[in-house]
Amino acid sequence: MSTPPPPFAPDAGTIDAFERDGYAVIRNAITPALRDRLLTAAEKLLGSDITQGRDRGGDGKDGFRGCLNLDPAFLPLLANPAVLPTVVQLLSPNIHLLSAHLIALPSGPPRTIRIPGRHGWHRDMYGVTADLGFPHTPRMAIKAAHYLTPVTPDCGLTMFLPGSHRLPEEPVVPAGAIDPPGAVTPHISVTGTDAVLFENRTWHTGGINLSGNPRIALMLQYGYRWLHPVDDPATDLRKDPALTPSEQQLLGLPDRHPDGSLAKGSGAAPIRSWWESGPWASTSAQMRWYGLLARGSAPSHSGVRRPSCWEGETARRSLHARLMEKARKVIFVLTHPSWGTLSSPDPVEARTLLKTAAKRLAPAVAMPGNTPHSGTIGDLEK
Ligand SMILES: O=C(O)CCC(=O)C(=O)O
Repeated sequence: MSTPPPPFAPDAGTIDAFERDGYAVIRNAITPALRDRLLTAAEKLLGSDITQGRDRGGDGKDGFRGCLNLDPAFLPLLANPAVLPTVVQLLSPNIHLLSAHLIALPSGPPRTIRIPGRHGWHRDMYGVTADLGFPHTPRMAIKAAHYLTPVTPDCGLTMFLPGSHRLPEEPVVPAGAIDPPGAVTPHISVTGTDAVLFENRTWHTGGINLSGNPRIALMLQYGYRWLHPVDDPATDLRKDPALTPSEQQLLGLPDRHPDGSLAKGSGAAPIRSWWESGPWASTSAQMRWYGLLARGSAPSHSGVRRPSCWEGETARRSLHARLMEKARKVIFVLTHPSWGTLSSPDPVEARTLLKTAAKRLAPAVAMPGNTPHSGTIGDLEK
């Protein structure tokens, strides 16, 4: 598949599977091209001597926390429209990024972990269950796991215990074994373009990698804004004017007015307004979504033009097709950096749709830290 996925509404089957099993697969969450770029960036980091955020674990694991801070190549995952709607539906819009974790699991038989007596099965946010107890530990965070190296049966994908997010106590791993009965490895595409979502309570562990090469995974963990991120603050990254409001929120927008005074909840306003008017809502709302994606096409990091918060021209064409399908007669052509020009066989319909879209755009355009496109609303209303 070379065309990146357009933003799509949470799939009911995925939500049901997640509620039932504590994990679910999102098919085609990234494109092969993006996966290649992520792998290149990941290998560069792992081959470096950078210590900031370095996370070396048992059995020769290597990795980084906060890898978004270390290479902008990882940014397209931050507000990935193929993943974020599902995460928001399962948590709420009041979220931010807790961690962007790169994990290189070396190949070879386990030595110090994933052995009987040290099986490695765990819940995330371990301190929570210790502090609150099993019955009082809620769902607080969701990880989106991407596998960047070849997906083969022996590459050591993450394993899960289905339904274990609801267990009243730790699952039993029989003596001499390393997995609890019922443990599974999800079936994901060999293209590595699927993402696996799982929550903090779901018991999981790294598989055993016997592929002969390191298995490189990237796990983005989203959690409620009242939880502290694991990563270092994305202080420099947050200054990037090309970030969309949703990306800004995920990187930690404070609840502040521009004058520094408290504005309760304002740090969650971008995703809240995005959620309330996403493509799963109405046609006019979809136009707003389209606009928000387009905003990411401003010049970006290191002077390199980042093609939208998603995948650039191809994505825009694909979104355009979706929009046309929804809006029927309306043709909305996006031309960076303006919001777009409109033509339609039915000018009245087009005008009405765009006026609605313009009204909905206004609050998002006014977001702190977001550079308004001057004349945007006027352009739309012409
Ligand atoms: O490397 C893996 O597959 C497992 C990672 C893991 O256990 C975690 O992110 O908590």
